Formats: sequence, structure tokens, C-alpha cells
Amino acid sequence: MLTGPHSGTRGAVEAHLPGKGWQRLGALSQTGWTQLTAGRHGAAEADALRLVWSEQTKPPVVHEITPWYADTPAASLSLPRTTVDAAIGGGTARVTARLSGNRPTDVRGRVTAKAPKGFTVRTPLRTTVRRGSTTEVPLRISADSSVKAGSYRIPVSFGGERVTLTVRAYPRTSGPDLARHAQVTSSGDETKDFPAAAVADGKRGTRWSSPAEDGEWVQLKLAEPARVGQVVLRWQDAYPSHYRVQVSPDGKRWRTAATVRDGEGGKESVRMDTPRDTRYVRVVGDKRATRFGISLWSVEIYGVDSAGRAKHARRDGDGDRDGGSGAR
Ligand SMILES: [Ca+2]
Repeated sequence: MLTGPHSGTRGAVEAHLPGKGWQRLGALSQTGWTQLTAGRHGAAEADALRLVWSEQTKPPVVHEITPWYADTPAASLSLPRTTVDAAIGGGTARVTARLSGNRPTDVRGRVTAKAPKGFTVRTPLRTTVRRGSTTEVPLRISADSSVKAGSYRIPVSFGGERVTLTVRAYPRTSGPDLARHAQVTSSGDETKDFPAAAVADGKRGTRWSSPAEDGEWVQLKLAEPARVGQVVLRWQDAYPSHYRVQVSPDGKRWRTAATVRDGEGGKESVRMDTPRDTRYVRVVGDKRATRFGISLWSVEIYGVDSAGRAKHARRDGDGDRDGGSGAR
């Protein structure tokens, strides 16, 4: 409880316990900072708090009352992003776990993750959540070459709290950028200054821009069929919040290779594993994040790394002190 300091008020804080009535927790501090614990003999269920003072003293000035609840988790756990892509036998994917302290003291513990076979999830050995604050904890996820492509659910815990991270495992990709020799067309260009071809011209300063409608698309016809594993998009300020990457062997029969529902603009890498006969790649802006059309500086397309499996059998040296909680 924060009150006016040195006000001369003599008072006390009381809690109302059902069935027991009002019970005194302690005296109001003259410093203006009063911290008291309810339930000296273990947690007590209170349904009201009050400040009482004698009529002979000045009434208090109350600035703030901060209740700390004993029946909430010591820290609450959340994942700002609940889905992450990991390249099989490839590098490390990173996500953040967020811990918010719910105690009037520091809360110490460890974020742990139950990694399925073939996955490694590294978390810091110890985490301290300071009183009343929020702490971000890095999780580093890798999938070795034994992992099959697909979606995996990984439980992440801190204390009694548990959330689920979804890891989408995809085959590793490698260069060259297949978009550079593609024929590019679109559903429409905003003006001739922003042509579809600008997404694959290798120039950073040129871009394609669509008419200001949802559902506009840009399409790349590859020089030859490929098994596509990754599409890297560089969005201008006008980007879609929801879009799909569709692929086709002939420009007639289409399938959706990846759906992005939480597009944030900027550089976005979208993982997929398409059939080997993929000849066309189309980016469809289903829902625009702005009132403008959608606009792309560039589209890069990478094939699945066919030499990958043998190369990935080698284990990378990792001198980090973080503990791994996965099976390798
Ligand atoms: Ca460009």
C-alpha cells in the first residue's frame, strides 16, 4: 500500500476472512510504503481489504494498493509466437518464452521443454523473474537429420505452468535462388512503375505493387521443375497479414504449400516441402494489413538440399553452457 509519507496518520490494514471477520494484518508505515502478509499461518482466503484509522489522526492519502495473490502461479508463462519453423539437420530456430512474476519476491526456476526424439531444445539453466517484472527467456530449437518433416508439439514448462510450442520441421534448403531465372507475372500491377518482374530482378530498390484489393498475387514460373523448400519474401511497408504460397506443376492445378496467418511484413522466410514437379510458385495476399495494395521488393525461391542428409549427419560442435533437454 502506497500512502502519503509522514502524514501523521496512525492506521492499520485489515483483511476480511469469510467466517472469521476482519483481522488486523499490521500497522500503516509512516514511510508511505506498507507491505504486509495475509495469513500468518499459511495462506488465508480474504474477500476484502480495508484501511482503518483513528479519528484523532489525519485521514490517510492512499495512492495505490497492490494485491499479491498467493493462489496464482509464482510466474505466468506465455509464448509470444507459438509456432516456429526448423530446418531438418539445419541451424537453430529461436523463440522466446515470456515469464511474468506474480510474487512480491523474485521467482527462480528453469524453463524446460520436453523435446521429441531427434529434437534438441536449449534453455538457460536458471531464470530469475524479478518482483513484479517480465522476463524473456530464449529457447533454441534444432532438429537433427533423423526427424521427419511435419508438425511437432513441444510442451514448455516453468514451475507448474505449461504452454505448447509447435515446431514445423522442414527439409533444409540450399542455393541458388531459383526465382532469378523465373518468368514473373501477376494478377495486376498498381502502375507500370511497379511491375511483377521487379520481385526477381536482383535489385533491392525495385518492387512490385498490386492494386489495392485482397486476393492479388504474383507468380513465378521456374526455369525447370524443382522440389521447393523455402520462399523468402521481402515486403515493402504494404504487406498482407494473411497470405498463402501456392504451387503448381502446370499453372492449372494448384495446391497450397504454406499458409501464413500472422504476417508481420519485412523479411519473411516461409518453409514448405513441395512435389518435385513444382514449376509455378504463387504468393497470394489474402488479407492486406494496410489499405494499400501489397508490395514486394523481392521473392527468393530455394530448392530442398538433396545432398543434405549425408552432410547433416555431422554434429556441430556447440560449446554453450546451456543444458539440452532433448534426445539426440
Ligand atoms: Ca527488386
